Amino acid sequence: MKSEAKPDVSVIGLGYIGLPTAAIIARAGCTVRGVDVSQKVVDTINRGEIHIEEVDLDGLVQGVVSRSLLSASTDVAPADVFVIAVPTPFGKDHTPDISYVLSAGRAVAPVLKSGDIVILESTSPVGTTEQLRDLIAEARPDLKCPGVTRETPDIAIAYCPERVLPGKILEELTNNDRSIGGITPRCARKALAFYKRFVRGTCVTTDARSAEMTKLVENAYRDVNIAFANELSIISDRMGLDVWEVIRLANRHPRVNILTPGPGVGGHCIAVDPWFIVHGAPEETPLIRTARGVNDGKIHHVIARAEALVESRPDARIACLGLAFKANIDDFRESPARLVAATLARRFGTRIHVVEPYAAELPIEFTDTGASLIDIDTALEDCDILVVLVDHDVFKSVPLAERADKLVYDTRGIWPDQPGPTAAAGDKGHGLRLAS
Ligand code: SAJ
Repeated sequence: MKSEAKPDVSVIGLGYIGLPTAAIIARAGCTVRGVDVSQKVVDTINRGEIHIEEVDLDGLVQGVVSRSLLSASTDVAPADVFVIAVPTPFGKDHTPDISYVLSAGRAVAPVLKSGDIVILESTSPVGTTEQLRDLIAEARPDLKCPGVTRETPDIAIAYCPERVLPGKILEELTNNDRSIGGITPRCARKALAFYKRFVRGTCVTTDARSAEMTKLVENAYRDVNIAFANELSIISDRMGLDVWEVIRLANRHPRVNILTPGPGVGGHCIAVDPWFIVHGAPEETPLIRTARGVNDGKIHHVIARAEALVESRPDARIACLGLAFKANIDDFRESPARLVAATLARRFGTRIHVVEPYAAELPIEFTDTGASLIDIDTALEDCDILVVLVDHDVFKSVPLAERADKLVYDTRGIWPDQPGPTAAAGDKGHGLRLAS
């Protein structure tokens, strides 16, 4: 790659991270070829359209496709920089599955040439970038690979995790700091020069294994801290305390910042990545493992409490507010809210109504349960019990006057002004708020 010329870039995997990344690199003026196994995804992008929801992504993709800076294909072609952004799910017993990373490596290896850079962005267990290097070295014995040759390597290989928040991906891709871990320091410098073309945040270089661990640690840190908040909510429940009040007061201490309890941890990152650390050091991770258990257990705590509440009011109509895994997004995958609502729907059928402004219809598991999708106005008019599962802005803005006569189970703490002290499920009367 010539140092001044804009590199041709190939982004492998056009999902929630790969597509925005490809579009941002294209916006910086590089010609980008996005590669995906799905012909449907490829066709959608080549029409200048998108297959995922993300703020401002549609306009960006439309613009770079129309200027021929971004195109998509199912085949990998030669380029100067390859960015791999494919899924790394876990398999049985929470074992990390890096097979998509390895098949991306196998697809890239035949087209590599001297001077190329290969960057892995997928969240990966420690050592994956080295495995990728080994795979490339085996497939291309003609290329000198970093860390296995004493001479100057022909190619550079690095790990650079994304750390963007769904809903703010474009902003955070540009502005967040990045850790760039090279197989060797030279690899890190090559990757750094590439990221500086489109990242405004500070890019810090390190080795590949440290960068891999850093990504896992960031999400495990958040998981452990959410687990603390969720455990506090269950303790408060037991002691008849309002957990929101306790946290609000504790957080007035200058060095205390407790996160927010909820119906459990959803999404594809925070509930998954800690297992990659546990898998790598099973004996040394009691805290991280327990945090996972606490957060998964919170879902069942919420289900049990909601079920007891619904059972205690046989004539009540119930509205479950939200299905998404967090506020103001349309992503319902791995969502505790969805699991809670679906469990209630299966058990209580037509008494259960779901409000989800981001859904056009209820997910498949609600079929034949009798539950229905309604809007917030109908819920406020017709329902007696509101189970708040997601803190969407549209729910937060419901004024007290419209919900004062409801029995509210607020798992997100969005309505601190809801009247009444914490009440145990089964209490009589309206206008009560169950706090956790
Ligand atoms: N949650 C709580 N209480 C809180 C914060 C979050 O219950 O105080 C819940 C949310 O409702 C949601 C889940 O946790 O169900 C995860 O939400 P999130 O907003 O914490 O994180 P994600 O999964 O959307 O994105 C995370 C981010 N990681 C960190 O904040 C350390 C993001 O920066 C990463 O890029 C992303 O994972 C990823 O791709 O790894």
